[in-house]
Amino acid sequence: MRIDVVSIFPTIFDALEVSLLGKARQSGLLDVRVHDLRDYTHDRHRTVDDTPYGGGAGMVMKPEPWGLALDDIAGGVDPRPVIVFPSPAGERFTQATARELSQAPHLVFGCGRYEGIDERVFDYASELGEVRLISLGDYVLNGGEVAVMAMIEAIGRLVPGVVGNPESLVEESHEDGLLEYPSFTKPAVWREREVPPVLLSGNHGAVASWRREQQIERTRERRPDLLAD
Ligand code: JCE
Repeated sequence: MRIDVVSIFPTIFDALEVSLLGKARQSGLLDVRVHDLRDYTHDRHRTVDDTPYGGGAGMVMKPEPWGLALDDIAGGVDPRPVIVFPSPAGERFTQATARELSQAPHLVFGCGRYEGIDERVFDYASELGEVRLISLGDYVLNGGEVAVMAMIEAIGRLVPGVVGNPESLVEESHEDGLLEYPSFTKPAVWREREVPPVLLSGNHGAVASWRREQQIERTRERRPDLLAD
């Protein structure tokens, strides 16, 4: 999978080199390239922002650098990329979104800052690829970078071969619409706290039913919204 990221803080993405995704990058499974939006400016100050028409607090990202960056990175490429802009006003990012996006051969992420990006950029981008405005959650970040890091991690680990054991992908939280069951490892007693005896019983059927009950109980307590439908 090819992933391009456009940001005014490209070094934030240096952290992708560590652990799981770093290995996937070395092996070529994930080809992630980060671009500095300021490289697409032409003025001495490498300006990417300006005051909003109609007034209001803060600054807005100018469309011109975005147009040049998108032409360079997403223009005329085959297949057409999916172009993702994180936004608090976007559709919610879920495990289903991660699954969908993990099927795309080429993703382009545009990271906004300030109060956001000139709206015309999204319309222009839709001439180059499929545009998705996506929100990580119902809270406001200072920019798109942290949201894109989270999305790349969630999407990247679903690309075949990136995570060693494919079974660990289907068993975990949200793939079956329930929270995960609790996990324990040795020692069997730690600081007077015992591992649930059923897990030491060797009775695989009993273990499976206990884990399913735990999943349902925790989901009811912590995330009743997941059980509603
Ligand atoms: C962003 C900002 C709107 C004021 C670009 C925030 C996504 N789930 C999310 N929470 N926050 C974001 C996000 C994504 C991109 C940008 N801002 C800050 N946005 C109103 C300030 C700018």
